[in-house]
Amino acid sequence: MLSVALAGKPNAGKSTFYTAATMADVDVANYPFTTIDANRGVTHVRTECPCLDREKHCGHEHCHDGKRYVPVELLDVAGLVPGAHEGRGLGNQFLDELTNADVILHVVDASGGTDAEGEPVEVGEHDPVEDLQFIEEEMDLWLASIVERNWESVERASRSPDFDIDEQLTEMLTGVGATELGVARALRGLDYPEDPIQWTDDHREALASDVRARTKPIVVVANKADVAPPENVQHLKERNEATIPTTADGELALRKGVEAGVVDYDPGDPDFEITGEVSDDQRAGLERIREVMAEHGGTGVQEALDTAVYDVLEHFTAYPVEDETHWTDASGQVLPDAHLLAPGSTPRDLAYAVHSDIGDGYLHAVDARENRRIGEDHELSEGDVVKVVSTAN
Ligand SMILES: Nc1nc2c(ncn2[C@@H]2O[C@H](COP(=O)(O)OP(=O)(O)OP(=O)(O)O)[C@@H](O)[C@H]2O)c(=O)[nH]1
Ligand SMILES: [Mg+2]
Repeated sequence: MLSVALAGKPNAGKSTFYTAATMADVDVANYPFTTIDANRGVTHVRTECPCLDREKHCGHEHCHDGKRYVPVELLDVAGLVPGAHEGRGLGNQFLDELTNADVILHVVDASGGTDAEGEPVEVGEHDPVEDLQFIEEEMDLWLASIVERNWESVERASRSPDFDIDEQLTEMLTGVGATELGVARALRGLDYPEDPIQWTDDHREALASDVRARTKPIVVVANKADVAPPENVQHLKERNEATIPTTADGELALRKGVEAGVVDYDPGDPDFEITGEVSDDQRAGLERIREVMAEHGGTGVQEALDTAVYDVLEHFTAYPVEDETHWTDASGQVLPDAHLLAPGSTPRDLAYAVHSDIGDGYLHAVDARENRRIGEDHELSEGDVVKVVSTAN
């Protein structure tokens, strides 16, 4: 499953975002380092279900009137402080936790109500723009330290006659979560000696930060937008295009309202309805959330996840079916599964996403929208419904 990680300084709202997005019960409090052990759960990205093009909606448990929710993994780690790669704060084990993440949501306290270490201060006192850079720096330095730690083995390998530095570096870096393509592109753009003994720390750091930027892209979550001075959000947006203002707290309140049966809201909607009995205080709280949503087009929590997966990673959703006419599986469920695929994925990639046996036995595929066979090199795209024919099914 695709993996999204929440990172950021302590007290920015990572666990609140995580709770809202997964509805799992975790500790949230207004002091630094509330989270010590990482939380791992399932949330969803939102897209339009292909059933919108049919007479009847699919009735899938993750489809609400054509709003389709596709599972991704969400990771909530302890707060990071500058110097974490050297063990400051709760140390570098949390950088290790980010190894398997495909994309990072950097949760920033846009209100300026916490300092660089996450200690509460007056709202507006701290400039959140100052927090932007350090996460990237910590991740870069963390990766550089791994490269350095492994350098002896690269030097040892270089004594072998068939030594190839690119191969060695690819092996090392894919071992800590980088993709082969990301490493290859980074190496192409860098100038470095063939002999590992001639490498300096600068070479290693340049490699690490290039690989990190290519394989761990970052979306900025400008959280606590409900209390943030508007210019703070503006400044964050100017610094990073992929900045989404959020109120994680607001999203959490809405989801709790839905759970209690008093609010009608689907994650990612621009607005909500109060449908049950609420106290005057609750109503006032909900109306404040509505104002923030009106300003930003929603609470931002769903939008941040969608931006990370669909815009930054450029993934798309494809739907495997067994019956190409009814778009069902063997039990008759319409559009039973949704898979997130990387750009350029083909029907065989979808087959592998379903199951490695299906992929191994791949014979051909049928586009169920058009009801015709599609070639092996055909690049799938968002909303494709595909019947895979395999010796394994
Ligand atoms: N006003 C406002 N407060 C929020 C929002 N999101 C979180 N908070 C508050 O910020 C404080 C910290 O929230 P957490 O979710 O525990 O923060 P964290 O980033 O997980 O903190 P650590 O685990 O210590 O790293 C809590 O008091 C939350 O209620 C929001 O959108 N708006
Ligand atoms: Mg936390």
